[in-house]
Amino acid sequence: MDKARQLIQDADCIVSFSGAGLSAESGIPTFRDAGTDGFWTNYDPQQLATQEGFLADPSLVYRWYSDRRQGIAKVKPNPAHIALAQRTDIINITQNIDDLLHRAGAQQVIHLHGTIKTDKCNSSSCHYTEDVDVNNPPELRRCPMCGDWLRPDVVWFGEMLPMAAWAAAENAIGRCDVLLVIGTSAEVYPAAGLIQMAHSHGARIIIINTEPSAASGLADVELIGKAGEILPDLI
Ligand code: BJW
Repeated sequence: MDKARQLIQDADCIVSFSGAGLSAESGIPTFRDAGTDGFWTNYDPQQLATQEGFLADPSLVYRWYSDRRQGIAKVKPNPAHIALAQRTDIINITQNIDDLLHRAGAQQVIHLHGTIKTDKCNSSSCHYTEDVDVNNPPELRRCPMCGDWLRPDVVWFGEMLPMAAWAAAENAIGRCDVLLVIGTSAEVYPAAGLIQMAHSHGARIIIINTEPSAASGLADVELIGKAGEILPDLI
């Protein structure tokens, strides 16, 4: 902890890179745990979060997201979100599709895997999007512009990340001298590649996770524990 504090104190530019573990203490299941809860026990999130899964059963996948939307609407930011938000100089790159960093008051948030607050047309040639009331999510429905399905505005396996978000993330990584890697298994690419990118240009890497992850080998400091307990103390 002392070494991590010193690195943060000496840094001019700090960037956070977070995953599902950041929101776990708010009560949102991590991606790996997501299939262990109730109805969804029988489904593999890695299959639901694909274009193939959606086309095979659009109602099932849309219902999964509706349940998650309602789950996210019910919970609150935890001390880790609040600690990050209070450090207004930190640029937050997140893989999470929830809005808990925003609700904690964070101003600088880059969503690499999209947001659950919007639906978009499933046709790549149609650019229709629609805001969604997460408290009262709509039913699966058709795009009013082209008639294809509307779907959550998130990035599924095999899909490109939003170009503007990726460019902003690369820019932030290129400037940071400390990268806080929080609550991610670091197994999903290209997002996880940002950690190697930061390491390659000399940034110091501080990992906060309840267990070792695929990025452990890149860490200057690895703090094993809950983000909501470590981050308020650290930053
Ligand atoms: C705590 C805690 C507490 C718990 N405190 N810690 C290069 C190499 C190999 C493969 C690929 C590659 N490039 C692309 C790929 C394929 C694929 C991929 O990476 N597959 C891997 C599984 C191998 N990537 C893609 O398909 C990406 N697209 C792409 O590459 O496009 C280019 C292209 C397109 C077409 C053709 C060719 C190229 C897109 C990836 C999209 C990922 N989408 C999802 C779903 C988003 C929507 C939704 O949420 O439903 O994003 S998948 C899922 O994984 C979600 C997450 O954002 C993402 C990362 O997961 P995360 O956040 O790390 O969660 P967990 O559960 O894995 O880990 C939680 C961690 O928290 C754990 O470590 C716990 O210990 C910890 N924890 N409580 C601190 N309290």
